[in-house]
Amino acid sequence: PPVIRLEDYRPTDYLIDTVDLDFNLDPNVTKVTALLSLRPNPLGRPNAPLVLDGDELLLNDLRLDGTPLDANAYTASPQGLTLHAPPQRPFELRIETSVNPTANTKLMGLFRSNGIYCTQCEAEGFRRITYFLDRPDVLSVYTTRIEAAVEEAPLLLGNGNRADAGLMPGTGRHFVVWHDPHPKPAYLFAIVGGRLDTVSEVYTTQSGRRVDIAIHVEQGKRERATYALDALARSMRWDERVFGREYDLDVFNVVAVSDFNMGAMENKGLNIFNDKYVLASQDTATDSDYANIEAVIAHEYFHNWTGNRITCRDWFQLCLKEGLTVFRDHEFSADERSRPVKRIADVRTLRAAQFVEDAGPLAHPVRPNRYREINNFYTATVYEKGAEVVRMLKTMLGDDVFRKGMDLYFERFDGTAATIEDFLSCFAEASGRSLDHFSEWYAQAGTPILTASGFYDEVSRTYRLDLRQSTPPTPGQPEKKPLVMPIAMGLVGEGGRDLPLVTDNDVALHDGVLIFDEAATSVTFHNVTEKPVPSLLRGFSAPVRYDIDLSDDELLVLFSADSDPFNQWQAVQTVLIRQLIKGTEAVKTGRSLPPSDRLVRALAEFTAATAEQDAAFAAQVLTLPTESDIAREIGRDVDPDAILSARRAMKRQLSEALLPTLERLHIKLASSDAFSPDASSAGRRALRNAGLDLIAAADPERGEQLAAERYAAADNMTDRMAALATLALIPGAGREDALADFAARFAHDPLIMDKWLALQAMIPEPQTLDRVKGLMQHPIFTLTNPNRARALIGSFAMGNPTQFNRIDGAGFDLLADVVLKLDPLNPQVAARLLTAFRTWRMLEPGRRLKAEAALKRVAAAGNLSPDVTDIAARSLG
Ligand code: B3K
Ligand code: ZN
Repeated sequence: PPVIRLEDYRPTDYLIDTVDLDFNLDPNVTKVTALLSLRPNPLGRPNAPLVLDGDELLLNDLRLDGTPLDANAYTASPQGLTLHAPPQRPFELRIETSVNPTANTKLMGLFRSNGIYCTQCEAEGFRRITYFLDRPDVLSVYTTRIEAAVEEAPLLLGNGNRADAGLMPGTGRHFVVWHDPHPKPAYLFAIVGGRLDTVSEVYTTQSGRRVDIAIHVEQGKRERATYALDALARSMRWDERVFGREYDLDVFNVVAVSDFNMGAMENKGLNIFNDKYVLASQDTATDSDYANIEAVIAHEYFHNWTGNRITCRDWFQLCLKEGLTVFRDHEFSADERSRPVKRIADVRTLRAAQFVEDAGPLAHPVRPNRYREINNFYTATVYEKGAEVVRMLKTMLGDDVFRKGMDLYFERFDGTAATIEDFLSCFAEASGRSLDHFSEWYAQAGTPILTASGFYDEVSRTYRLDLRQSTPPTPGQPEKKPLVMPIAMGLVGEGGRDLPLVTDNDVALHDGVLIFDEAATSVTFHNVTEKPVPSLLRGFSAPVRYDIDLSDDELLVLFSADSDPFNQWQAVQTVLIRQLIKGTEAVKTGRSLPPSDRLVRALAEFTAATAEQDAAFAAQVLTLPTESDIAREIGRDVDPDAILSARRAMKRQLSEALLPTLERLHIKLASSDAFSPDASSAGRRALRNAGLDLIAAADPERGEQLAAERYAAADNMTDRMAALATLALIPGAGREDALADFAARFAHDPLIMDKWLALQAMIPEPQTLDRVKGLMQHPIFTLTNPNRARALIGSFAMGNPTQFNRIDGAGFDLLADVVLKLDPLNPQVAARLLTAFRTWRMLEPGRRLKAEAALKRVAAAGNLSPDVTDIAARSLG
């Protein structure tokens, strides 16, 4: 596939003002008639040919202003339609195509999921429905008529408001017409047709508009949709309160389907969801499922303003809608739940998904400047790092100026397809500051490393902080510039007291935020009456790796006393990681390193004294860094087996030391209250289950007994899954019995069976490879359903470091085989699975060679999709 470059952007030669679509839904031959009103774009080239995109289309009929076109006036293929000399005035094009929704295994364009017709058009799926200028800067007003058999599809949904509906007597068919008054790009187009169960309510906006909000799910699953409906109403209220943004149509529909390539899609007025992010009940969803549902419902709803009302000029600007919308959904969840715990969870995700990406062959800037396949750029960098960049803006400018900038953005760019420059210009104007240097965050890939050292001078009562930053090279970017980093900080004195921050006048420090924008600097603080412990990057104020010369003792002071809960957690994590890295080294020479006495004491004190007060936070503290966290910190010549041994040993030794406290906590947290999915109840479950996991590490027999009891007695999926996860780590009949019981209980529900598949795929034992191969033959498994593929294969490749990275290369081979098999069916999911190889260069040489061979085998295969070709080539690059 050719390379598309940001610098080559130019406006289209033609515009499409209105689109009238007519769908005649049929499982195998759906006829689509599109009436497009076009005109030359004043910003385009005069007399240019009209080049419409297509993908696997069949053209039945083509007319210009009502008249069939001469055969030599156009060229048509499944991949495009070109009018050689279109009129240089407004004209109408009528295009009739047919598509086969049942045969559509790519799940892009119009497809069927469990008999339900639905669409996915982002990024370039609309061209699989009709020929079109399929790019985000072409905004049109859509009217959509959908016709279908009443029996098959009693519910017919489209974008916008319902304009008409009726029966077609004698045919068994009916139709509905939808009109969307808001001009939009084709990627936001959607229709749905099928038999669905609905939950709905009337939502009244702050200005009094009554909106019918509804969630539609597969038949029989209505009870599992109420939580999502509640989350939707809360999201709508929050966006009014926090951003002043109101909804703008009479209806808002959410449809959940079971075959979906991604989490969900923000189509205007008609969000379509992977049912994993809608369906929840006490017996079927874990607390993290509830939290994810709330977050994804909010995310897609928030796109209505950040993405839909203001869209992207081109796909290079993807982070304009995605980073900003992730930031908004993070803030929403922080307000609805616990802000520090949400921040910790988000930073864990950022490090696990984005830092890894940034450190490997697939690294790219938040705003990439070239791509071959845009679907491969819906990444953690665009989404999560994109959100961090928006967060830094807010931290730097303060809440009020940030809100002013957002208001300006909404006011000025509403109804347009905008760029990152447009976005930043609003904050520059609102603050009166230049953001030119700051904008490098969008252009420069890689995770900066911030190094800090501090010097206290008792005599002058000054504290000097030396800061340095550098960013390692990434593909295509050997040289890196210093970036603008907001460093939220404090100097922590006796008892956790924040000492006043008095600096020289020219130091940019506001509300405890230091702006660091050079390669190196020194900041001197005056009137520092005692030797402080610096607490830097409070709340993780910049997405960087940092290395500070604090002793374990100093870090444990921050753990027990910092006023910033994020840094409390961070401090103890840093100590744990340090000891785990040393432990890994020790394992390689056949030794074992116990955790330091001080660490054990600090954790014991914390667990005994404070854990219960904020259970969700305590659960985060008591969850050790993962094997992947340790591997990332080690960074090269990684031996996953040594990491696993070191982590196991550390977990066992810590747990042994904490055992009496853990047992007491375990009893205290036992709850007899009725189940509620709220954050504080979830926090208590999380802590109790983290405790169970540790008890099992210290005393497997007791752990197995407790977990088996918990599994059998569980009245909710969180406890059931946590118990099963603990059992899964203890080989023997106990675990196999529990796994069999789970399969028998939930055999009828693939979404729940995904948990069972994923859990087994992540067991860190050599037998897991055969287990995974066996599960691929299980009746519940099918490669064509993205959730199944991700649960089994994705969890194995991304969530089982020792077994995916097996020294004999069999883990790599399994993934390569699956990717090659899946690619012809669903290239997007195949390419996504293949990104598991992004860490291959970090491995020790033996494993590295095996990984390279497997990747090369994929790259050398014939007939690969653009998606897989691109990932394979960049991974090897
Ligand atoms: N915008 C969609 C993602 C589309 C992915 C296309 N490959 C969901 C979201 O980010 O909200
Ligand atoms: Zn999004």
